[in-house]
Amino acid sequence: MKLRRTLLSLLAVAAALGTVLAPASAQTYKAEYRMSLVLGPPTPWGQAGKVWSDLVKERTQGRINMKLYPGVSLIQGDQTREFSALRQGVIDMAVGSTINWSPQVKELNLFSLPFLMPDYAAVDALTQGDVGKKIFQTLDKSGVVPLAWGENGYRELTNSKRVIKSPEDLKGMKIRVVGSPIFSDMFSAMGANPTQMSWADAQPALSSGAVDGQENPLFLFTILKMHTVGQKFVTTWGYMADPLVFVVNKDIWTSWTPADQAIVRQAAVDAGKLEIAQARKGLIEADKPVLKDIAAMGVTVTQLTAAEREAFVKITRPVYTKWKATVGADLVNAAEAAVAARKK
Ligand code: X2X
Repeated sequence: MKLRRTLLSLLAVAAALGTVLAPASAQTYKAEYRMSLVLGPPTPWGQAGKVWSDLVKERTQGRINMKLYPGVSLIQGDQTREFSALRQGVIDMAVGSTINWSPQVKELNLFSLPFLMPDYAAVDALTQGDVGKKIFQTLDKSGVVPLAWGENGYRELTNSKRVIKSPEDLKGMKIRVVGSPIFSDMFSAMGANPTQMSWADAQPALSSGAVDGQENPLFLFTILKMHTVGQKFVTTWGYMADPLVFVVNKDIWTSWTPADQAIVRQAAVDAGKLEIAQARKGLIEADKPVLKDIAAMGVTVTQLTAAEREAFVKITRPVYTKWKATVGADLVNAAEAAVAARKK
């Protein structure tokens, strides 16, 4: 009896000690974390979030569970509010496009400068080099923890009206653009009639014909079967590509042990690498299978010649110059030098 009582009190002491000695952070982990995304699986963007979440769950033995909220549903689809919501903790983590965060972080407009990045080597020269590091420092100062790069991709032009080969062809055309002011500037400069709206609003606007066209990476054309909403013409012009960034809210980040932080960071890097390859699949091969698939849907695909492209470069040059000052001339100069020095 006495022995049993002693054992029981020893157990009670051990239990109390266990509570005291357990790492404080373990108690502050949430059962589930909320990850924001605009595009969900099966897009490369959505896959980026899924692979990140799966790797983290597996490598932390379930200590960190990140649930995907595509369609920026945590902020009712209002994608240009995502960065503020991340900072405020409404969102715990995100895989987000530089376009959607650029209203809050002006340096991110770098990637939207028209025709700054002529090819994927140029994109890599920026994100994987010193310019990418500088952007990460800026994001860190802006209140989030940046971990890795991913890619939405080259945004090509689609429309329901006609073949577009020159700025004249674009004249007066109603084009849906993202709610980031540089896009309105670019499309106005090209003679189009840009309308800012979220991606959530863009899809019904395309279906109803409220807008004539839009610009997005071509995997989205195939996944959403955009020809079924009247998008019969595609022009590949490679005017800009938006990278994705994997980030975590600062308070959430500091609530994790250093070992778990390392796991989350490495998982983001791994997921980013995989995703970039997926986003480029079908577009980097010589015969560009994605373009063939789209043409097979009865869509007219126009690949601009160098001379045709040059007309768009020229007409958007004043926008480039104006926004170079907003982004910061030093950063843009560094980016231009990195692009010029890239290995092709
Ligand atoms: O809104 C868009 O066009 C999209 C899905 O590409 C972004 O979120 C930038």
